[in-house]
This record gives sequence, structure tokens and C-alpha cells, in this order.
Amino acid sequence: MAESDNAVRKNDAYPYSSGGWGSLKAVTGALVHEKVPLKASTVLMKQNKPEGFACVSCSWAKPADPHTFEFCESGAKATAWDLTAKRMTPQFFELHTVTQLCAWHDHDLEDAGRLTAPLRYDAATDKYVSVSWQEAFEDIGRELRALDPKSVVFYASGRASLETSYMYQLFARMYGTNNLPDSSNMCHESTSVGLKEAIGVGVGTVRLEDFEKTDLMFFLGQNVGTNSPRMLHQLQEARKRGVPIITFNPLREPGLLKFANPQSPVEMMTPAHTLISTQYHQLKTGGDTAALLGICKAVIHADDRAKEANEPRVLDVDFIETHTVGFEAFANYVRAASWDDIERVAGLPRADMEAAADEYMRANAVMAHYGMGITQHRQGVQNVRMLCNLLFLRGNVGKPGAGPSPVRGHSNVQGQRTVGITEKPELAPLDKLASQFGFEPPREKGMNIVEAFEAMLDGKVGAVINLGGNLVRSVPDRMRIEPAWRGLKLTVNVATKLNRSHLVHGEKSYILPCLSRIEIDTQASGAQAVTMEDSTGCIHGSRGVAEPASPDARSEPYIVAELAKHTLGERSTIDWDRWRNDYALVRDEIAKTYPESFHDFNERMWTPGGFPRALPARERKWQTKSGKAEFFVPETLGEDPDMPEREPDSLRLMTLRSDSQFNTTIYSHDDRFRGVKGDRMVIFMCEADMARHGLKKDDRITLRTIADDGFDRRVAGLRIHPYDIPEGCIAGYYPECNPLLPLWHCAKESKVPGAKSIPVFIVEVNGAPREH
Ligand SMILES: Nc1nc2c(c(=O)[nH]1)N[C@H]1C(S)=C(S)[C@@H](COP(=O)(O)OP(=O)(O)OC[C@H]3O[C@@H](n4cnc5c(=O)[nH]c(N)nc54)[C@H](O)[C@@H]3O)O[C@H]1N2
Ligand SMILES: Nc1nc2c(c(=O)[nH]1)N[C@H]1C(S)=C(S)[C@@H](COP(=O)(O)OP(=O)(O)OC[C@H]3O[C@@H](n4cnc5c(=O)[nH]c(N)nc54)[C@H](O)[C@@H]3O)O[C@H]1N2
Ligand SMILES: [Mo]
Repeated sequence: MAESDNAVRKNDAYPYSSGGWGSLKAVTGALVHEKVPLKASTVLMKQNKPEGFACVSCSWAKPADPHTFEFCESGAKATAWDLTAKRMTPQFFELHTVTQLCAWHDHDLEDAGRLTAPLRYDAATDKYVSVSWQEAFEDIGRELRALDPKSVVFYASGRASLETSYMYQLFARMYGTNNLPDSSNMCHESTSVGLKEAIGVGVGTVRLEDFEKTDLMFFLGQNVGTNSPRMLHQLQEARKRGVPIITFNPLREPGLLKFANPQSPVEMMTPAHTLISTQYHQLKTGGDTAALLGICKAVIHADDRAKEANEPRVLDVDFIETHTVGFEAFANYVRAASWDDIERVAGLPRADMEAAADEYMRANAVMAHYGMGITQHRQGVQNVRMLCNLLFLRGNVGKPGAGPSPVRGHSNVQGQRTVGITEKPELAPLDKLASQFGFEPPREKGMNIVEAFEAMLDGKVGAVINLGGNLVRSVPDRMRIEPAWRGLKLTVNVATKLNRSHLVHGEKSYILPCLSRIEIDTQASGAQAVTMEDSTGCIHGSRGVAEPASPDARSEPYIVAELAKHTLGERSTIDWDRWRNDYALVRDEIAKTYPESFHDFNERMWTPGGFPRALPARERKWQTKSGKAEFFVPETLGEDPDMPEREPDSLRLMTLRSDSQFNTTIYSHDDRFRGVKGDRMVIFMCEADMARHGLKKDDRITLRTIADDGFDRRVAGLRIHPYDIPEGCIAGYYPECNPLLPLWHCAKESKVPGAKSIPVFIVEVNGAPREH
């Protein structure tokens, strides 16, 4: 298919391409709004630089030879949000009861500024009151000792450093539980499960140098312009070499169409834009398995013909024979699959999938980038396996310029798993930890997020310790979760800013204010640095550069060490004070636990571009069950089992991010890329569906989830915003739409909530009921 047909169309009337002047204006606006002193804005120059600090926004790779401004609009907003001059002091809490604060918007809560001192909930006054660190640690330790460790959940929200994370998992395990869910459970867990089964490592295999060697990139269900904008640098370089980019996304996302680089004077001065996607396929949400199957079908068909005609083979036969198992079963399944079914489920014409296959067959090295559009489905793991099937057909794993590339979320979410934050005992080196620290770690499986909240609904959870995060807002089924959360005995929140989860507190509740990693962290042995792992498996040092928000805030390693010390007491052989005083000692222990990836950790942590962790699949060593890369026969074409296909009025709701939020942190109510201003209660719908449902722009509707479990899940006041999106699919914002997402509507293998395909009906329009 010709480029112009399915790439950028002449009438793509989007107000902005990603980057460009709009982006620079937004950065300046964010700094001014936060009253960040001009001096502090020079902090941005140290963002993602060797010897500087690792951005607190996304986890994209940090190059060895960074651009002068190695930050993006999203990263600058996140930095400004942390460096804000606004403060939430104990005096603030004297003026407001928790009940009053519950009426505040999420944006306003965080916008009130950084937390400055430890706080404890006081039921008599319904206020958070000041408490000393010593008192807080002692009381939390006492409470935890009185609870059954199996009823305590240790959540981690993907941002905390490798040092903090390693200490945190040791603390939980010495205390007696593997209940270590992290944000990955709602995010790329489908990757951790799917890639592990397929190629033997649960993470992507591409590195930055691969972008210089690739011939083709797929982009599935990831919104690069908003959620990992620094990656646009690599995409743009590749596009300049003529590398095609084939995108599969139901929405026409401006950030995936064209790019003006705010750091290139030429592109800023002229209307020239680089085209990002050379093919743009607007499949139905949940249609990825079918679309990928269609591409595989075209490729296998071409190979069958080549074989018959004695022409050069299309498949990488050598790779398939030497390195894989399960090819024949997969190929037979693909040959038997009907194009009619594929087209129906993918919502794409056969010609689109053939056009993608044609490019794929021409390319020698192919990468596949993907995000939440793939993983957050009932069939999320299957989607990941299908992507691997496609890559295996032409040997696109473990060679330069090729491989699966899950674009991870939080800045250290991948690293937290690497150093033992996992509820799955088989993924943590328990024997090693046992001998290194002289204790008997629990061996039974801990709870992931969905399991933890199911247990909470059953009254089986006593306490939740939150190392960051805002679970009351980020998990599914908010209306059921909030009352259950209120029933907890203890909630402990290590946080930079106030959020809803702190207000929906347990019987006892603490807020422990921590430093942001942008800030200078001084301990007894001097200034400290920490480390993180980026999306490409490279590990970087990060040193804070700004003055701490408050002399009374503490670093995350400090807080975790004190919590462990006060909870474990004599039971722990670890000298937590020494670790708290000098993080280099923690890195030495990480190196002992994981020598393959972390040997000489302290010496290597400042390697420009980071040092790579071990990734056997990159060398075509497959740590899978069979010892080979594993093809997979899909169970279904990808249909969501909860989606009533035959209900004419049902809609599939995907919940996604605007360009002015970082997860539950809402920077503003605008979505510059999608042309939305001042409102997040929005539903994106195509004109055909608007006509079918008799709706006009700006009508307000109420959505209700289709489920027969006896719960009435609805969200009202959603404003119709016409958008280029396939029929039957609608989109709204996360977390506003989370009350619609049932807890059980998740991938069965990974338990990632199906946030991209919620079956819903319209039950009200402008206040008037509709029959269903
Ligand atoms: N500025 C900013 N950066 C962030 C974040 C943030 O909130 N703000 N969050 C961070 C985190 S934790 C994460 S996990 C990542 C998330 O980054 P993404 O993976 O980009 O997540 P989403 O914004 O949820 O949107 C996913 C995209 O998937 C598309 N999509 C929806 N359903 C389907 C489908 O069925 N198939 C396909 N092919 N596409 C689909 C949507 O149209 C959207 O473009 O970003 C990280 N970076
Ligand atoms: N419907 C729907 N639901 C989703 C998603 C979706 O796409 N749709 N996406 C899911 C995904 S991918 C994710 S990752 C989760 C995220 O879910 P969470 O991890 O629960 O949420 P965050 O919004 O990242 O957490 C924000 C809070 O972290 C605290 N914080 C910020 N910086 C720091 C720091 O440096 N240290 C500490 N200790 N605390 C800090 C602040 O108090 C802030 O309020 O949500 C998931 N939920
Ligand atoms: Mo995420």
C-alpha cells in the first residue's frame, strides 16, 4: 500500500506534531507554574547525563553521548513537579481535615506542593498531625510485629532505585512474606511472563546501538510522543536513514505521526517535519493477535510459494531449525486460519496486513516496540507471544538491529524486578539471599496486585506499605477498593506528594516524606548516589543536584533501613545503619547476589550510557523450558472473553494517558496532542458511533460496565469528543475511568488488568436514561 494511504494524511488536522514549539512552550509553562527558580531550571541540563541524575519520568535509555538537552517535555514537567517551590507543611494539615481534602481534585492535592515532615493520622481530629521520625518508625515496627506477615503487602511503584528496592525486598522477606507486588503487575507483567516463556528473559533485548542497524520497526500500542519522548531521537535518526516504521494503534496519535525536534534549529524554523509512521494501521482495540497472525500468514504463504518454486526461502530456516521449537504446529495453525476471521477481529483489511508483511520480508533486521496497547488485555500475554512468533519467522532475535522492545513505564520498574522485587519466589535468588544474610526466606508465592486486592476485599489484608504509588486510584474497581482500603489496620506511605491513597487511610496511617532523586542526598559517609536500570537493560548511576525540598524529608534507602531495623530488631543480622550511611555497601551486596550482571558495581556505575545487564537471549542462549526459543499457538484470535460481541450497543473502552499526566499525577487538565483543553472527563468516539448512538459533540454520557457479577459500575459526566478511532472502540482517561474496570477483568497468566478493553454500555445521555 502506498505510504500516503495509511501514513500521515493531508487532512490530518492535528494542532501539533510532537516536539516543536508547542513542546518548548509547555516546558517553560511548567517551570513558571511550579515557581521553579530560574537557577533550578539549569538542573534540567543535568538530566539524563553521565554524572547527573536519571529523569524521574519514563525509563527510556540514556545515551553515552547525550544531547545538550537530554530531556523532553514530559521529563521537564516531571522535574518541575518535583522541584516546585510549593510546600505542604504540617501547618497545612492543621487547616484541613482529611474529609475536606477528600473533596479536592487529584491535581490539586499534588499541586499543593512537596510534603515536608512525617505525619500520622489522628482520628479524634480527622487530621494528619506531625510526628517525629523516631516515633513513626517505632510505632510502625510495633504494628508490623503484631501482624501476620502473610497479611502485609509491600508495594513498590517502579521509581525507587536499585539500592532501595534491594533493601525493601530483603526487609519484606526477613519479615516473612513474598507479598512484593509492584507497578509492573498493572503494566508490563504480560511481558515478564510472555517473553520469559518465549525467549528466556522477561525483558526486551534491544539496546541503543541496535537503532543504527535496524531496517524496520514495528510500533504497537505505545504512544511514544507522550510517554517516552526521548525515544523520538532514535526514531528520527532511523527515519533519516529511510527505515520504515509500521504502527498498529486504534487511535491516530499525533505523537506517532510526525515529529519536529525542538533541539534542531532547522526543524524549528521551517515547517519541515519528519514522518514517523510510514504505515499506520488503525486496528480494533484487542485486535493485535489477529493482526500479527495476518502478517505471519502472508509471510508463511510467501515462503510456501518460494519453496514450491525452488526460490530463495522467505523464512530464516536456519534460525528456526537451530534455535526454535514448535514451528510446525504454529505454521499449520497459521495456514488454517481464515482471512475472514482475521479481518473481523483485527478490524483491518487483509491488504493492510499484507502491506506490513511485504515490508517485513524485505527487512533483514526488525525491532518491535510495544506498550500498554499490547499488555493490558485479557489476552495480553498471548499478544506478546504472537509478536515473538512474528520475529522468530525471520530470525529477528539475538542479532544486531533486531528484537522485541517493550517500552517500560516507571524509570526503574525493570530494575526493581532485577534485584528481587517479585511475588514469585522462583524469580528471586532465595538460596543465595539465605546464605548471604543467614535467614530462611519464605518459599510460598506472594500476592500480586490483583490477588492482594482480592484478599483485601475478603478482609484478609492487615497492612499495605507503599513505596510510592497511589493504589486507590491506579488499581481497577475503585468503588469497591476504597471501602476495603479503609478497613486496613495500617497504611504506610513513603511519598513525595499527597495523593488520594493517603486520604483513604487505614485505621492507623503514616505519610513519610522522601527526597526525590533529583535532590542532593547526604548521609553520614557523605553525598550519595543511586542506580537504575533503563528499558534497554542498561544500569546507570544517578546523583541528585537540587537542594532537598525539606530538611525533614529523608531518602528512600534511609526510610527503608529504619523501617527494617525497627520491625526486625534482633531477627536481622544486617547492619542497616551502615547501609543507610553508605549506599556503596548495598551495591557490594547486590554484586554478591547477582555477580553476572552486577560485578564491580561501584566501579562501573558511572559508565557513560550505563553498563549492560546480562541478557542471554541477545546471544541466542535461550533460558526457556525447552532451551530454545519457543513458538506459540494462540488459544484464540484475541477476542476478549468478556466482550459480548453480539450486543450491538456494546463498546470497548480503552483507558489511556494524556500528555499532561504521569500516571495518577495530573499536571494539568489539557491534552495538547489530542486537542483537549481543561477537561479530563472525556470520551473519544468516532463520528459513525456518534451518529449510531444519536450523540453530538460535548454531550455528557454515563457509561456502565457490562458484567453479570452483581456490581453496578458506572462513571457519569463523560463528554463526547469526536475522534479518529475505529467503530465500536472508545477511549477515556486513566485514572478517571478506573471505577469501570472490574478487578477480575485481567490477563489470566500475568494478572495485568485489561485496561485497554473494558466492555461498556451508554446508560445516560445528558441526564436522560437509555434502555439496556
Ligand atoms: N508523560 C508520561 N510518560 C509516561 C507515563 C505517563 O503517564 N506520562 N507513564 C509511564 C508508564 S508507568 C507507562 S507503563 C508507560 C505507558 O505508555 P504507553 O504504553 O504508551 O501507554 P498508554 O498511554 O496507556 O497508551 C498506549 C497506546 O496504546 C494504544 N492502544 C490502546 N488499545 C490498543 C490495542 O488494543 N492495540 C494497540 N495496538 N494499541 C492500543 C492507545 O491508543 C495508546 O496510544 O509510559 C510511561 N511514561
Ligand atoms: N485504567 C488504567 N489503570 C492503570 C493503567 C492504565 O493504563 N489504565 N496503567 C497502569 C500502570 S502502567 C501503572 S505503572 C500503574 C501506576 O500506579 P501507581 O504506581 O500506583 O501510581 P503513580 O501514579 O505512578 O504514583 C504516584 C505517586 O507516587 C509518589 N511519588 C512520586 N515520586 C516519588 C518518589 O520519588 N518516591 C516515592 N516514594 N514516591 C513518589 C507520589 O506521592 C505520587 O502521588 O497504574 C496502572 N493503572
Ligand atoms: Mo506502567
